[in-house]
Amino acid sequence: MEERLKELKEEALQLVEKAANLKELNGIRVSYLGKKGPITEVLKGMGKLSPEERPKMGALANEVRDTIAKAIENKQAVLEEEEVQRKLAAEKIDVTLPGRPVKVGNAHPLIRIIEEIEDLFIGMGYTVAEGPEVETDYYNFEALNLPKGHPARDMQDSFYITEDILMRTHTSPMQARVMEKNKGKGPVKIIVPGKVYRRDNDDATHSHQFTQIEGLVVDENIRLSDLKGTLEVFAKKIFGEDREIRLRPSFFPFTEPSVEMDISCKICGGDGCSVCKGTGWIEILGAGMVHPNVLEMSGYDPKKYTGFAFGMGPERIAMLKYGIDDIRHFYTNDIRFLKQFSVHE
Ligand code: 2U9
Repeated sequence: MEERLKELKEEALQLVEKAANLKELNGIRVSYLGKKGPITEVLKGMGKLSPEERPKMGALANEVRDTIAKAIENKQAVLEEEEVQRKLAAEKIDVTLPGRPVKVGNAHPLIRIIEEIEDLFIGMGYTVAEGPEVETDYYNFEALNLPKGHPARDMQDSFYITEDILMRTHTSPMQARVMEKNKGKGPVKIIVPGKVYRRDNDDATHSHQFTQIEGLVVDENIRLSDLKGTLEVFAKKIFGEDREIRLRPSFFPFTEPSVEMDISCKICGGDGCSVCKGTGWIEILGAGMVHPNVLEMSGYDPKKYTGFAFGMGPERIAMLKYGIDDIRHFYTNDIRFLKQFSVHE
């Protein structure tokens, strides 16, 4: 029995020494020190030994087991260290390598124009109000002095969802909502940017979805001269201090009187060219004094309050400002187009 134990010890120590990896080492541990291992087997035969020999053999068996366990433990430390070194060598990174540049996105040119216009009006004390793109017939038309049967309500011109619900055709319903919420009291000074929808065939100057920014000021003693001064500040800030403005009479159902604003053509300096179609003036936006019916429907007393409103298309503003010749460029997202408005490399 003594011989067998010594043999097992030598055998195990040699295997431990040769073990190439942790898996192999664990196999040796299980087969030599496990419950079904040879040492346990040898110990089972102790019953046949004399009482004097039994403690001797027991001590020897323990010594063999401890020696093997210790050898496994030492080998394990060696193998683990080797594994760490191997990993460090394989996963070595060169921290001095230059990094890969991260591509930084840009605000879309339309968003840039909208934010520029928003900032300008915020600087004049306006707040920005945004509203739903899916609107009721009442806010989109009725509250804006476009009663049933009005030609602008034609089914051909709008995207109707039900008989009473449609994609808003302008951002004006939000102004009506804000006035109504104020219950006829106090001033209103807002601009409303957002997407609008019209049933149009897309071409260089038409898009079935486009954007608008509209403004509304309601208070006591608001006059057409307030509107003119505001629009002049806007035109000069966006297109340049050297621009002149002019107002022409126009018609909108929600304003009376109504005007359209032109700016002097920068390209020809007023002499006439293809951009201004020979007139020396370029149409920029529509505006007017809020129609008394509109004030009244939203709860404001038209005898006490007056207001002005204006509306513009950011696409048109951006096209004129940057010389873009096709509205579809804003919506097809060709990276070569978008990159021209990049503020990064
Ligand atoms: C309320 C009262 C009045 C908003 C106005 C215009 C004139 C206008 C168009 C210009 C080109 C929109 O982008 S466009 O298609 N808009 O000419 N908009 S006055 O008047 C309002 C709005 C809301 C309660």
